[in-house]
Amino acid sequence: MIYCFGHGFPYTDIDSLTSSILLEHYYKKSGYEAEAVYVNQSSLRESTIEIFKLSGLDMPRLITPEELLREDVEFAMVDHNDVMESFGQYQIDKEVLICVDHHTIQGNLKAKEIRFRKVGATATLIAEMCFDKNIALNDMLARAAVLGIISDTMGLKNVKASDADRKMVDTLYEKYDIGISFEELSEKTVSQVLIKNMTIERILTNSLREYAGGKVGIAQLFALNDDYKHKIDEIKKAAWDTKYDLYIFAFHIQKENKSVVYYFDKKYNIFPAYEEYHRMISRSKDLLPHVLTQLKLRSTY
Ligand SMILES: [Mn+2]
Repeated sequence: MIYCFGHGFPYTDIDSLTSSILLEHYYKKSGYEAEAVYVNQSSLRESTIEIFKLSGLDMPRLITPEELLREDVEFAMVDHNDVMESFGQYQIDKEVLICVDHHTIQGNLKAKEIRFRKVGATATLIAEMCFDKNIALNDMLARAAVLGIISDTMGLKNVKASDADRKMVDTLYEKYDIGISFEELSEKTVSQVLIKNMTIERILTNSLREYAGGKVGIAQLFALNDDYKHKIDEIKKAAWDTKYDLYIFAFHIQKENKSVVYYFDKKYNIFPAYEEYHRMISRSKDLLPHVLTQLKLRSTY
């Protein structure tokens, strides 16, 4: 049995859920037993469940920590490459069968096979894997793949969207009866992640990842316009109350091609309150290395 995991600590997302289901399909059609699963019950936001329902598919199955210890299972990771975002939270250290991801690969991954490409969504990569092996999807899986792509690229509108994602959306609409137009599916999905429609709590945990043993939290949001400015005071106030010693929020503002980074440094006293970059930076390639280097150099975390 192959368990297919998306990320689940602290949260899962639509690309993770749909990608794990697509990988389950890929393995089953290749003659293996496989199951899309998740490990953290509190990783599912209401808004994520609402959007996922548009696929018409069943959720991946919530598994118990005991099931993680079964000796007859192999693990596959999608949409993340740090095991601490999934089964690693249960002190399990195991080489995974495959990791399929579009996030920059971090050093600590042990995998028999890594499929990494900088595209907008992991769903694109797994749908490609299926087509490369002549594995057909079905209408619902195709819609789920479109949903994954829409969700990670804000309807193919943010900078992460690549030609591979656009091409995959076209292919999926050509080959399958998606049952709902791309525009309508985008509108339903993207409206949930527009700053004006989000609560402060939801904004502060958007795309949140934890580092340094959970002491550092970095959230980020791709803003299509400068809507965020209306909420920035509220955001800044609430951001001091997260559980992290160091909480960081990055806004990537597409319209102005810049990133602004707010630091809420309750412990180390080494970060400025605010930094502005005159380009859009990457959390994994720019921000995280900078932050971890500063912490190593200047404190004893
Ligand atoms: Mn993703």
